[in-house]
Amino acid sequence: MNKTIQTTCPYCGVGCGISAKVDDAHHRLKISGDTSHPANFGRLCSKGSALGETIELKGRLLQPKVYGRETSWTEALDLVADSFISVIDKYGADAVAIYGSGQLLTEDYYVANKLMKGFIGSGNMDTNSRLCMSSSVAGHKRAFGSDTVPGCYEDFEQAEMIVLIGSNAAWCHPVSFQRIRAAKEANPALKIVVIDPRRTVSCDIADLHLPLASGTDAVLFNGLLHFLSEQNALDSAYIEAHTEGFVEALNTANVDIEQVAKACRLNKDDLHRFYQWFAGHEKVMSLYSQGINQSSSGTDKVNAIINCHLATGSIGKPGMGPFSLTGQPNAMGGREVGGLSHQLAAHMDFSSADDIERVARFWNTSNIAQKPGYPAVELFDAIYDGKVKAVWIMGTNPVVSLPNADKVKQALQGCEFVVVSDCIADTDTTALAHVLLPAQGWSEKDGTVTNSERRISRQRALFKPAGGAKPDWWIITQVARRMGFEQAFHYQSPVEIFREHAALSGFENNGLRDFDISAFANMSRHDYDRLQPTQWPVNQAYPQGRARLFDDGKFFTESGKAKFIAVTPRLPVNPPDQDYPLILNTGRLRDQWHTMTRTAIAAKLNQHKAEPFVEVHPVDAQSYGLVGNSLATIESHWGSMIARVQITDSQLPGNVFVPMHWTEQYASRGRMGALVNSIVDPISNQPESKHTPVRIKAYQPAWQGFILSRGELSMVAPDYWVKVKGEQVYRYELAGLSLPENWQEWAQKNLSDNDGATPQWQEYQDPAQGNYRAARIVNNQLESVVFIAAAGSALPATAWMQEVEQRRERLPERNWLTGLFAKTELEKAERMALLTGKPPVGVADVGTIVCACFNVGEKTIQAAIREKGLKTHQEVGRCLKAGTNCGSCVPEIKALL
Ligand SMILES: Nc1nc2c(c(=O)[nH]1)N[C@H]1C(S)=C(S)[C@@H](COP(=O)(O)OP(=O)(O)OC[C@H]3O[C@@H](n4cnc5c(=O)[nH]c(N)nc54)[C@H](O)[C@@H]3O)O[C@H]1N2
Ligand SMILES: Nc1nc2c(c(=O)[nH]1)N[C@H]1C(S)=C(S)[C@@H](COP(=O)(O)OP(=O)(O)OC[C@H]3O[C@@H](n4cnc5c(=O)[nH]c(N)nc54)[C@H](O)[C@@H]3O)O[C@H]1N2
Ligand code: SF4
Ligand SMILES: [Mo]
Repeated sequence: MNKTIQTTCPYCGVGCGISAKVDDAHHRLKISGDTSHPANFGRLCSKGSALGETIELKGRLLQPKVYGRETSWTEALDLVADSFISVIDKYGADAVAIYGSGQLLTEDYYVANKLMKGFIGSGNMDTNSRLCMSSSVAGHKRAFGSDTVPGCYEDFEQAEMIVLIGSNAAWCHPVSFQRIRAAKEANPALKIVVIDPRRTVSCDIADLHLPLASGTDAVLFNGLLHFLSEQNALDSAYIEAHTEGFVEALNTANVDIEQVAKACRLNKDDLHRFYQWFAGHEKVMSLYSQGINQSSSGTDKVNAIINCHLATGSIGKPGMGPFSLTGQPNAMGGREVGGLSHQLAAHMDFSSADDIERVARFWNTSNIAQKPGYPAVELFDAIYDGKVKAVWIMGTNPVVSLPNADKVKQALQGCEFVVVSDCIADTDTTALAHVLLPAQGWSEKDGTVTNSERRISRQRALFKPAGGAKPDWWIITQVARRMGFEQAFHYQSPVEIFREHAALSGFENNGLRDFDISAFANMSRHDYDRLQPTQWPVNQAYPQGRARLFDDGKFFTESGKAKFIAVTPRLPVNPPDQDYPLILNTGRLRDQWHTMTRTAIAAKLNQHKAEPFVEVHPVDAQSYGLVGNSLATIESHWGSMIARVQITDSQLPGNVFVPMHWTEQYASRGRMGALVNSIVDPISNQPESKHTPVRIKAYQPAWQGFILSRGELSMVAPDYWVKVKGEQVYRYELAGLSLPENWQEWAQKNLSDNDGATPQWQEYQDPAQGNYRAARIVNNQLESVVFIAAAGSALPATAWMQEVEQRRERLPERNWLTGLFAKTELEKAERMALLTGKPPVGVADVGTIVCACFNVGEKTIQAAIREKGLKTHQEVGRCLKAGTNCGSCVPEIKALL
């Protein structure tokens, strides 16, 4: 029976509504955008559209495991509860910790936090939001007295100017970005400015790009405040009536354009233009994300931006205001429940004795924590040092995503008791768990999430749970009950938790706290199931929710006035030096989500960027002897990785960029967290993930090549490998430092997946040219194929790299070869092609996939442009459909034009 269910996308903080046609019998989904959802009005990006491909059961964690052995829930839960109790008895409550995540639903998050802070009695519950939103949280608190995002998405259409600061929204918040693009198309006067050291695809719609020196944003915004004052562009009445601390902030921001241009290494005229535009428009929005937050002075940068909005009174009204873009689907919900270690619950925290007492009264507990716990980086240091002896990790992959990730790995290896709740069996973090708890994932779990604009939406179950997987809230409450807290955790369903969360938000609130959803406190299950996306606050004053806060000029500080913060800019803590002369910047790609546990299952999403890479400016490539498309080793003081070099002038000289996504599950040496310095902001404790000094050098393999295989292979690992799941095949990109004795033996060992069938082998060897090719054919069907480009053994070592590199360039394109796996019977010409490496006549080589939605390759687009004389991306769209769904490949299509 097919049914259609409305739910929410589990990826980014845009929080798009999804309409899912569910085919239960075949465990299949047809995904489309929910046209009634105000976050997306029916649009989805490539990741959201591909959700139907991520629900397969292969690779899922389906049964609890203790010490590697599958077991019952009863045994696993007993063990977790008993172990936590015994550690607490022996070492105290602060020797245990929970490390949660913005992947959790609000209900899951609420009970995890309540357990740790309310009943175990330790502040040691922190979350991956520490790596993500905590500088924004801290900046909001300082300025507004509350962690509030004042505006909403509707402001995009009303703005006169939108500034993207440290945000690559084109890839990271694609549906919002497309909305901004549409706003600009409707109103060409809308000015768009991008502030980012990299020229990202977000610059595609920008009138101005300011490629400032890494980490210098506070100088730029101090300079803006100074400029606004010099130009009499301040709103003095607003400053007087609604703010405090202006004079000190202005005096501290005493830098002129000349000085700013020098410090930020920007063109003075460009800078002047930006300042003039900001001063000349009333409706300005500043959208910022990790280029601001992930910094040792992230909180100050947030406040330097907010200062400029307070100074011009451009906040709380339509079309204007500072707007922190939330990362994860429920990072906002996590902040509501108090998931960060310095928070308590419902926007109350440990800084107020009244709050602590109030929450204790509400929870009816005598054991509430009295002080903040360890924030993420410190938490893993404490585990490393043996101060925290038992940790429960839920919905996050810290062995990849935390800075100094090799130390994090060691910390978990040395930890007495590690519990991991995840929906995927094999991750870099589950590999280190003593107890593995299978959580229901998206499409099974049920609850609420809150997006960037404070909008609460329902995530609904689409299927019955897979195997023995349970909802996170259930797992947590079961452990809580076993620890002796039956009464406080006696929930039967998520709605009961949601009601309690809503009641706490209104408890003794009286307008004192921004987060108030008390209108939901008595919600029936029926109403919860039908809950329409609603922006908080939702209370007596605003029963339908509220789009904008601070429209009345009232803030949540003691005086009711917003606070200017005097900001003295600080540079990143570790500057580049002689040994590590380059700045490593890290971030996201369009089609992958974080540590790839789900997106890499969707073949479609692996085509855009298949391998870990490093973007290098041409000048640096030359200085360090790097060849485009070759491999390089990147090293910091903390760790190293290998990535493929992409030479591009979108980087600033002296800066390199690597994507954050690859893990040990998909690449031998692609885990970038190992390199990142674990420096944190002293106020927000957010790590400086965008700035680590590194060096780079060519990686010189004796051979490179690839395997395509119908089945997943257990590889006799060469030195470098990357695994890419494709539509019909697994693709392995390979390189080795030394040549095997015998390629034939090597191929027999590596290409065999022991399926019992008798394979037919086809081989071609030309040692002088360094070529080896083999295909394994079973029943006339292609099972696997390998192409190797090796150094001729006669070559001196120094000539290897260049030689191997040139030969690698001649390896065939993977795409047409992949097509051969679809054939039920190989024809003669196709068998030939396997030996020659040239596509059979009539088979098109489409090149790298540009449009993931419609699977359109670079070469197809180039050919159409050439042959049909296409001039615009719209014409390409009409001809090939490319770029017409989510639109996130439009910048790449434009580049091809
Ligand atoms: N496709 C995809 N989308 C995602 C995610 C994903 O994994 N994949 N993750 C989601 C999450 S959790 C988050 S937090 C968001 C993050 O969304 P974004 O913050 O937009 O993404 P990032 O790529 O981490 O970083 C943004 C930009 O900051 C720039 N930057 C680096 N240093 C500086 C600096 O000193 N100043 C300025 N101004 N800019 C700098 C980088 O060059 C980069 O282009 O994305 C969300 N959306
Ligand atoms: N160098 C560098 N480091 C970074 C960043 C960066 O830009 N640069 N960005 C940082 C940011 S902003 C973020 S948000 C983090 C993200 O980093 P992580 O949180 O480590 O990344 P994810 O891959 O999202 O991890 C989520 C895990 O939860 C599992 N999961 C998914 N759904 C559920 C569920 O419902 N229940 C449970 N129990 N598990 C589930 C997934 O399989 C996966 O293993 O990385 C941070 N680290
Ligand atoms: S923009 Fe894409 S990833 Fe983000 S919520 Fe929407 S569909 Fe999901
Ligand atoms: Mo994030």
